[in-house]
Amino acid sequence: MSDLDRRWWKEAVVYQIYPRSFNDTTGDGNGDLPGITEKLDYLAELGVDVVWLSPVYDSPMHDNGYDIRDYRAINPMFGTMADFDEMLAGLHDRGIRLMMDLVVNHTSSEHRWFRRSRQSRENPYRDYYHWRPPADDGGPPTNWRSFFSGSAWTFDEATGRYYLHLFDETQPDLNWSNPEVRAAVFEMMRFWLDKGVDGFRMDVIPLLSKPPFEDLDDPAAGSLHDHYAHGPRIHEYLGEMYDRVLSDYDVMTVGEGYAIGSDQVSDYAGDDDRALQSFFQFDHVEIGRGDDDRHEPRDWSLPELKAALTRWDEAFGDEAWPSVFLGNHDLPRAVSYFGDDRPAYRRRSAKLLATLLLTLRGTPYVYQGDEIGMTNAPFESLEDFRDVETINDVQERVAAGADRETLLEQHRALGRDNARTPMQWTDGPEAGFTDGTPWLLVNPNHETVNVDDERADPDSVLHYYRRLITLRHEHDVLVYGDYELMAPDHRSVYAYRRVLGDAEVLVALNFSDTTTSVPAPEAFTGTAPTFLLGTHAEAEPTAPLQPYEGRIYAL
Ligand code: TEU
Repeated sequence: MSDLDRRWWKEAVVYQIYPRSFNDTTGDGNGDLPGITEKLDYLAELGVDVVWLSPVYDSPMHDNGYDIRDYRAINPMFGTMADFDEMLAGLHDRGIRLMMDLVVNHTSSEHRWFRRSRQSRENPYRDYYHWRPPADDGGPPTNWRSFFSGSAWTFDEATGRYYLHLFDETQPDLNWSNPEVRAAVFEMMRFWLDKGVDGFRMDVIPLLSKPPFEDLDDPAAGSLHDHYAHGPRIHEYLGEMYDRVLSDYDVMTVGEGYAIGSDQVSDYAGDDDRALQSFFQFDHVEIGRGDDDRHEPRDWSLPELKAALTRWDEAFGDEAWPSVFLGNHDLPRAVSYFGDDRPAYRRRSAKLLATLLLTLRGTPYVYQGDEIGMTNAPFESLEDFRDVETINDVQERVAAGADRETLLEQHRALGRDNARTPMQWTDGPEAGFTDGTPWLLVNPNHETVNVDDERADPDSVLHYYRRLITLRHEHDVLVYGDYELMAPDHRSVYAYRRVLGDAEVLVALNFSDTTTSVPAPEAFTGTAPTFLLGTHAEAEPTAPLQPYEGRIYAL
């Protein structure tokens, strides 16, 4: 196996931290950087190699830091630059690398670039953003809709022009066709890399180059990402980012790849000489959402999940490296969405999902709290939500006559705040997250779902994650092996092989609450399989799978 084309970022297991919800040391109800530093031994124990830290830059927090006011300063809510440096050193001392979130499609409307830009049409910063005159009827220049409801254009009285914001109106889009914007972003990236950060997760990267500002046939149809992504200069910009910045550093990069089609992999990513080594694709996490209304839950089947993940494994092929995840800060909790969060099944289905995540091909991303099986939260009313996406959607649809109960049900199932409720450390007040009042409700199930209890119980989800991470580190086949799906149409079992030279691993996962026989038992004929790990006790390869049981064998 010496001829393997090894890369540290292929072998890494990444842990995503959403800082506002991780650990509060000041009692203001918001997580902070010293709170992360306090938990570094927890991360080291879990065995992760890299942390992806969601934005901690100075921000008015309309979108929890994805609206940046100053790219080179730390949000006082999270601490100081000294706190950041201490956290980074603490991570590095433990052999853990740090990926920062790079949010450069837009800034906050409070960024000094935008404050200047809106002052006058002649201001030197005017072209840092997209300004357009009103349409003939005085309305917005195009019928483009924002991802966060309403028009993507907001009128600015001062200069009588509209500015573009594909997200909230407090998030104006940067004009990447202006070379000064690119130079400023590239310099800022160097600032963080020179501090020693080890990579970037790049927010909504296919949106940087805009398509022509023309009306869409039907802005409500399909995904907005499909309407706006892949502007004509996107690959030029990414190439420049590599040449002018990334080529000088040994870093890990992953793009948020909404709208990247499976036929576009090599356009966007590759092992070497590329801005992006990899990107996240979202087909598998979209399967439970309506085609036209993505806030509406939709029934999905296991063969659809397998098909989505398998299609993407093939699409990445040898062109670029996959990145795999089942949850992040924008999605409902994995165990509630893909698993079964009823008390009888929560733990085992959380372990089942962990088994999938850590045995697929591609760098796995564990979202904070998933390692203890955190679930969606029982939001009681629309007023409980804090997320700008939910708030804007509710506002727009209530005004259009929507039923509040239906909206509550939808956002309870799919809303982003599900992933953002505070990390559950203890069964005590506010789950040990804060001594104050948390910015978003703490899930009442912290009485049974918390790090303390998980640590004390050798059979917990947490310890299972630890064992899986260790297993992945020990077996090259789990990192570099080919992925071969078995029994694609089986309704309740997801089974596949990983193959690397003579090494072969078989994974069988029962995604149902009934006992099911193992498909393709002939896979074991003539072999003496070794049980490597499973959600339940060791069992013979052909033994039926218990509800939500998953097993891994070496063949
Ligand atoms: O998300 C990209 C994005 O398009 C989201 O609107 C996503 O479609 C939605 O959240 C799913 O419900 C990125 C960040 O991950 C997100 O947190 C930011 O709000 C957004 O960009 C704007 O920066």
